[in-house]
Amino acid sequence: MSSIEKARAELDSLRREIEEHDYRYYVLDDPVIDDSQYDQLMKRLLQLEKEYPQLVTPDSPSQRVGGQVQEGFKPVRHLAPMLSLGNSFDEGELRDFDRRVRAALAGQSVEYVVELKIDGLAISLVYEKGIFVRGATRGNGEMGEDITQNLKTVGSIPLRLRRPVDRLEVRGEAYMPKDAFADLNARREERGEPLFANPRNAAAGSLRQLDPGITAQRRISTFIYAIGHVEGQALPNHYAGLQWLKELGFRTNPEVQVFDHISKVIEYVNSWQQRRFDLPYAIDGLVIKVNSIEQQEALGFTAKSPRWAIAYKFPAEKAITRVEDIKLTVGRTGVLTPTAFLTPVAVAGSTVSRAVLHNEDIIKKKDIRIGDTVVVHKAGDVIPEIVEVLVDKRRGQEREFIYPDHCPECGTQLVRAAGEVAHRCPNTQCPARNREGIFHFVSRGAMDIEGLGPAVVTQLLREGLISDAADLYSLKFEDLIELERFGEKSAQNLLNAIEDSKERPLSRLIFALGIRHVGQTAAKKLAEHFGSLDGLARATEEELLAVYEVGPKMAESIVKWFAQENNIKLLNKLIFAGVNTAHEETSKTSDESLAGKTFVLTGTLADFTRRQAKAAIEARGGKVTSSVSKKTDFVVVGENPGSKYEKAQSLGIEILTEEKFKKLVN
Ligand code: 0OX
Repeated sequence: MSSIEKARAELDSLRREIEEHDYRYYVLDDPVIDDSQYDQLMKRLLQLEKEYPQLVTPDSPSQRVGGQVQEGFKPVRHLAPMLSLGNSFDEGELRDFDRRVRAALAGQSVEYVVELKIDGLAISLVYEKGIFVRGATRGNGEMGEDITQNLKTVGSIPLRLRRPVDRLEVRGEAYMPKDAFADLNARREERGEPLFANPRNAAAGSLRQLDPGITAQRRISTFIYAIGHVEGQALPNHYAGLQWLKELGFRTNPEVQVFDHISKVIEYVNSWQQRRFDLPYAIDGLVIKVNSIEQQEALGFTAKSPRWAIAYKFPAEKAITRVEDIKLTVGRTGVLTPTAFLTPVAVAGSTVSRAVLHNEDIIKKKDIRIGDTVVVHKAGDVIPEIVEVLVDKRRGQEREFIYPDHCPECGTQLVRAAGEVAHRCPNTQCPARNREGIFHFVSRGAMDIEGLGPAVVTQLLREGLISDAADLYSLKFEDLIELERFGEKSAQNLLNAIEDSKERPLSRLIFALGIRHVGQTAAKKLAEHFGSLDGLARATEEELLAVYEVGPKMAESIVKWFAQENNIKLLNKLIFAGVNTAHEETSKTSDESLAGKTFVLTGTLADFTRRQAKAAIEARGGKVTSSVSKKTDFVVVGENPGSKYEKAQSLGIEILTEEKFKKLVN
């Protein structure tokens, strides 16, 4: 085999493997490898494609990473119009729909499929010979915008179908999960950027980025619910269509039910009124569709929407309450966030007692005063917000909130950068910023110290046991046992958790430092690129800019951070405490020690799973195949090997025990 043929074969198997992992992770929500193993496979793929650019295919998983910035979105005509749905708002309207359907079908019995109505952005995906070729927004229903490059970054959208189909157009909803929306807005707030009003706007904003690299960083998922056009596949009913879409590799919503009577539909619809708030994504109602395709065809369409389907919309959840107070909190980057403290009230599945007011402009624009009676809702079912002030209810005792000039915690004069909506406390030693910085340091995505939430951190600060994050590593059992709410067991558990955190990967430490603009993804890239904390600390702006993902704002912010004396002190304390500051290479892409070698694995290895062994070989340029032939260079033999072992012996192929294999890949 020539080297290009070998590369082609390896690329093929790598792509299939990555595709399978994408499917398991994004569609089935059941991954079988961890991030670093996945990264290794992806790195190998990117490396091979760099060596053989002529072998890059449009459906390669490498196409998900982002690629070139686009100039605009081309208009595209949908294969068939993307119609909208008629709405209904109560039981009566659902019964009217049922009557219309049955009248038009002259008394035939009717089955209804009921789906959740995902509150996202309608999309259309076109596949040719099983390959994803075009993705578009709904637009005006006739013409949408071509957002193919952005949709390719969405992991749950298959780039290649699990079964080939000649030509297929499917429709569905792209959405942002509630937690991703909350995280994204929290980060935007920190950076003084405008917030998205709800997950739907966040999803739409993310998919309408000219730089697909930005879309790739946003957490967007999909549910596919309709076949727009298909050739060569007869489906008896909508439900069977959904099953088929699932088999092709699309993510379909599991909460789908078939009913034979409208009363049961209504019962089911009502069962979601409160349950919907427990879902990890926002829905704004349910969709009721006639199941039989034949009946759908008989019913046809009005000018705007199908006669065989209807949306049931939930009433908007709003409540009336009173603003008891407005207070400011200072975040770790110094941004001030005003919060309204409300008389507790039930909205959208939980009791709301606070609403974030975001910034001074919003308070002024909505004219929110302390003592006001207000209408509250939850943006995207998640974030409590004041929708409007009931001005008529004012009695004259309401007080305007005066935005201070100075930090409420440390008294430093506040600054408001040109073009930013947020006020900031510029004092890097501000006790509030310090406290928030420690909250961040110990949090999940950062050093992940279990049992160390805001309450305990505040307690430790108050008792003078810590003054920065590094002091956590000098805490003693005797210190903790003295504290309220601590017993021997909890004290020891906390010390163990702190000790464990010393071994976190460098990327987490970098993220934990809370450098402005450095998120989790950037922290990973920085750890990989610079290899050590020291390397990062010494990096110049130019060197930082050479890292893909690092822009001028981030580069400047990193250099500034490492130029501050108190930060260097903190770093030295962390190093002294023994916190890991080196990047552990998970894959050495430059290691070609096994290039051109073919391996077969048989039996169970003690220290490697199959995948790990395969990844270790591939990371060094080797290849793994499933059957032994004369072309096999090594057979790695674990416990209880199969017939491959005998075959290898009979062909005189070199046998590697696990020990020998370890040496080879070490
Ligand atoms: C949704 C949703 C939207 C497609 C064919 C006729 C009605 N937002 O979740 N639309 C449809 O169906 C359209 N189903 C849905 N589940």
